[in-house]
Amino acid sequence: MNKKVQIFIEKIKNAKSIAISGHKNLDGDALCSALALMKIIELNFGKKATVIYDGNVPRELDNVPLREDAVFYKNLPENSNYDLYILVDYGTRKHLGGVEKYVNSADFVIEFDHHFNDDLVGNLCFDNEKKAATSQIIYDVVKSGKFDIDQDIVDLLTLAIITDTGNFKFVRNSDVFKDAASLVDAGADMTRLVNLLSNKDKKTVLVESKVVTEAEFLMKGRLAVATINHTDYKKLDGRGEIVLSLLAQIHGVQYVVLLKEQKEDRIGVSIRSREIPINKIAESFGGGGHLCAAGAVIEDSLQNVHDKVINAFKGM
Ligand SMILES: [Mn+2]
Repeated sequence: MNKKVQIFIEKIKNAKSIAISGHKNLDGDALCSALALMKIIELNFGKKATVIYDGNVPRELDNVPLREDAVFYKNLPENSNYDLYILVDYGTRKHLGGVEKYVNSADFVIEFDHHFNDDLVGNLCFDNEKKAATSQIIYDVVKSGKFDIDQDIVDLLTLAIITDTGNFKFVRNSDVFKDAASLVDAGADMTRLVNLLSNKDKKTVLVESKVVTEAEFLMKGRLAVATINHTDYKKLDGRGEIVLSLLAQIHGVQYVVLLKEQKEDRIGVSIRSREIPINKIAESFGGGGHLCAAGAVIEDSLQNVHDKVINAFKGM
């Protein structure tokens, strides 16, 4: 067994209270990796870890196993304190949100992540940017530690992969297929798990459709720009990923921009590209991300942000 896994086991055995969190505004990988780890600890060490989150959990994740065990940080009992804190899929310190004070007051922090981060929070780090989902890193530790797993754990590890790869579209290497194959052998039913995620509110789907219908097409149809005003933004649930992927399916569209008016003069910008890197554009607005999938939050009016972002595509 690898040395880091031995330390992981020691720390779990010696911990009096354990908490687990992903990034603020959880996605499938953050939530399912946290819940999977909670169940792994319960099953193998007989300890109940608390999964804590800040922000919104999308409705589509309502039916994932053990969802009801995740606690909004403001609903924790007063004076809650954890000597061992585990971060999964958290990104960077600034994405911790309201759980940061509990992380800071923990005696020891373990992290599992696949995001680029040059300021690691953990004392013991299981980080690997080559993994498509954080749950794969947890699965490696499960195998190395020869931990027992059950159906919930198998389902959660698989759901994290399904969501973070967008149903196996965003794949960094063949590892993710090997892990998925192994999880299917362990009992993951892909059809059931994908269906379990089809659980959005009708108002969300209607807003997503409207935003797609009203999208603008610029640069001879190579750039699609969709805009969500604040009224519609409140009906959106999650990040509007489907808007980006629908527009990206259109023949000739190379770049897709989604502008979300999160509140007055604060616009979330998501940018996608088929193959030409656009991360520099997101960075020029103080954001970042991957080469072909990046974003930023810009403090300005919707109209100004709209014009500035379109301008940034000049010459592309
Ligand atoms: Mn992830």
